[in-house]
Amino acid sequence: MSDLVRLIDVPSLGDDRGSLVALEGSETVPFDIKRVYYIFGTKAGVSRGFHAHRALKQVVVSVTGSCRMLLDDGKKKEEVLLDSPTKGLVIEGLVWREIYDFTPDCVLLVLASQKYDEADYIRNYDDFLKVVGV
Ligand code: T46
Repeated sequence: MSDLVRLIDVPSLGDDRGSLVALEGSETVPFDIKRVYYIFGTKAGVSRGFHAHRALKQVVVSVTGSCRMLLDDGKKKEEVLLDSPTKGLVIEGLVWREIYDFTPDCVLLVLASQKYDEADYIRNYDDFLKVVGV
């Protein structure tokens, strides 16, 4: 696994009733959580993302179903399969991401270090390459 991709195992506090996962800011999640959003009902064949963030840190968990995420720092690319509610993908730094191959039941939970700010997005790939100096 490269330095581009950091996966964390989030412990399942299961018992004979079923499973429970707790995500705590500055504990399991390596930053204070300022925002939570989730993506669901993604239509067949749709890809999302196609941007990088200047400062935002995120942890992404596929709570149900699965999808794939391509991470690209301008020099190398790596694909990650998100297919478990106990697997969190940490994305920090300038990383271009594309998300695809959503199963119809996929619910992608995202914990973010900042509130929504469109100015933090780089939505043009050529601009992204300039910012990372490639
Ligand atoms: C990311 C991937 C994994 C808001 O108003 N507030 C929010 O917190 C978010 C995340 C989005 N929006 C608005 C902005 C757009 O008008 O919702 C619309 C869809 O957002 P976007 O096209 O950025 O969605 P994705 O799925 O391409 O990207 C999202 C996140 O924006 C992004 O930070 O890393 O999920």
